[in-house]
Amino acid sequence: MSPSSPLALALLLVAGLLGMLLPSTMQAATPVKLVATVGPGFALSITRGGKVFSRLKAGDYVITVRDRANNHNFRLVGPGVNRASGIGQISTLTWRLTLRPGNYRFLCDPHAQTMRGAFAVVR
Ligand SMILES: [Cu+2]
Repeated sequence: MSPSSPLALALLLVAGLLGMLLPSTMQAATPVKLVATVGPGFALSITRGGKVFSRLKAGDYVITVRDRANNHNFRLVGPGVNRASGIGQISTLTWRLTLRPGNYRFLCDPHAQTMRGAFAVVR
């Protein structure tokens, strides 16, 4: 089969179309941004677009953790996730996480009885 045969040209065309289509279908969705804040004082929150939430869709997230108090930290616990900022330091961290369906809770470790919250991740 020479490269100029109709079948070869058709195969080249199909290969070219697949090459154009595959990268777009394999691209991951852009991660959703969340902001977690602890301090000053006893404030503890996690927000999306500046608003608190009780439910999120499963997927990839980028969480900016703003730890604004050296007597608190921010911990997130849920399916496949258990991460925390440091106690005794003020810091801004970036966590890239995949949140799976289930219940997540966030808290400050030294004050877990009062500084805590929760949200659900759904499909
Ligand atoms: Cu605390």
